[in-house]
Amino acid sequence: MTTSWAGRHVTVAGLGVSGVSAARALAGLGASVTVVDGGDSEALRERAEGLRAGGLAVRLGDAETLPEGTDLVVTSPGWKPSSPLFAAAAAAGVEVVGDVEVAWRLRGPGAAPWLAVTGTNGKTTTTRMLASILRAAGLRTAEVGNIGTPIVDVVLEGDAAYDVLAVELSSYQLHWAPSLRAHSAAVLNLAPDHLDWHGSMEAYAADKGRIYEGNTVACVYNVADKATEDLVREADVEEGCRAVGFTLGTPGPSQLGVVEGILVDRAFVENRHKNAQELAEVADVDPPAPHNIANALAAAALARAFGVPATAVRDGLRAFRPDAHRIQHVADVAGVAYVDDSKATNTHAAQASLAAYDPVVWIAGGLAKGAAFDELVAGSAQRLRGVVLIGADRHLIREALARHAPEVPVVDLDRTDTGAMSEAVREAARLAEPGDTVLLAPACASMDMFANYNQRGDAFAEAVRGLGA
Ligand code: UMA
Repeated sequence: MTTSWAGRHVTVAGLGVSGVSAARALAGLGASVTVVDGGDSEALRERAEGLRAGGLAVRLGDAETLPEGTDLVVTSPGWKPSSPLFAAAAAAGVEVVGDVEVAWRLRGPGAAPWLAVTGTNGKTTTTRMLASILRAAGLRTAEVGNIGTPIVDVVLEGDAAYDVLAVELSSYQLHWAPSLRAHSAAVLNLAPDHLDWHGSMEAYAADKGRIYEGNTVACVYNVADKATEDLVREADVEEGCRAVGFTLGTPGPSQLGVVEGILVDRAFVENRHKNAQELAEVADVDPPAPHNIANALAAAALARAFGVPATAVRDGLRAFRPDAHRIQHVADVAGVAYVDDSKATNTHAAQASLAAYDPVVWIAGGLAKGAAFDELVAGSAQRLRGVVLIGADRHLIREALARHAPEVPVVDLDRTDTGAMSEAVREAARLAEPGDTVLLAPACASMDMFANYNQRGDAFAEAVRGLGA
């Protein structure tokens, strides 16, 4: 889709990573851009000065009023649909889209296709695995989107710069990207998250499902998570586009799965009713934990949909190294293992990591984002040696513990300064016995106490090092 930007009056909502990227891009294309942000911190003021020097207008401290003359609003993903700015836009008949939609509209006719990944958990890992596989096949690619690199920046490099893009999309970004049409896409899993933003589980699922709209080759779903298959069924795709499942079990036709320690493709092979193609060994996946094998299979499915040979799947998986803060073993101190899964920002992710340790001292809490903790706590109660609670919404976890695990000792830390992590780790060490694991798997977002989950994980690791000293 081509749009002429010259002379348009665009309001960009948010002076964060995606807002700055969209604002610069559209100003560069001739639009008259005003960036608005509800914040007014020193860091934002500095960033605003940088944009103003480039001729853009910036308004801080007011996220509600629509600048005069606006004919399009480009929002950052974090802004809730219920934000007053969007009500003002609707009242004025002004369209609101996200930065991913802008990127899609900026593509030329020969632009690189997008292989897109979403899901409640595993998105970033799967997107990085996918990019690693694509590179192993000799393709020019980049991992972009929710992963941290705004997709607009990469699209602006021109149609010829890449062969294919590995795109991580959040439910927020999908909500604001109505005309996006991926070559192939995967929804890895679906569990309650971000309900405060979307309003309901149905709305969250519907936004995730948008990733399949208009797919041309494959809609990749998780056989073990029926909700993802339902989303494929509901999607309106191009003729000939196939539903391809991934499973940790033996794959049926049109599926990828695992047979005797081997990752196997029965979707992208000649005569899939008879044949199977060996892709890699389970041991080629780092770490070879079940949820991560599922990520690898989803990445492999998208790469195979793009025509990548089996050997590149194996080489790409072997070359892949996981990020920090994802079930990362930090140290052993006095016979107790300390594990950082700061990336577990929702209950679904925390459940997966708690399931891997027994007995476990669990450090949890932060911003709950509208989640309920009963299922998580009830399912993990048997394994808990003790719990240390931190963060703004810790009372929700404490109440669930009182209901489902009243015997488990709980330390409730009534402080939200960043130094609280040192105290949390000391308390956890006091509860733990040799052979136990102390696990940071907060089941919550970090922004009440930290800049992001990386900083939270770093604080945990530093506190653990402090124990040893
Ligand atoms: N702001 C307001 N009013 C609001 C909301 C935000 O003024 O109502 C302002 C804030 O003051 C801030 C700016 O908007 O200055 C921030 O915008 P943003 O929260 O959308 O963040 P960005 O910096 O633009 O980063 C976004 C994604 N953030 C979110 O979706 C919350 C990043 O994903 C993404 O990497 C980046 O774009 C590039 O695409 C982060 C994330 O946490 C990693 N994603 C969530 C997740 O993975 O769970 C979805």
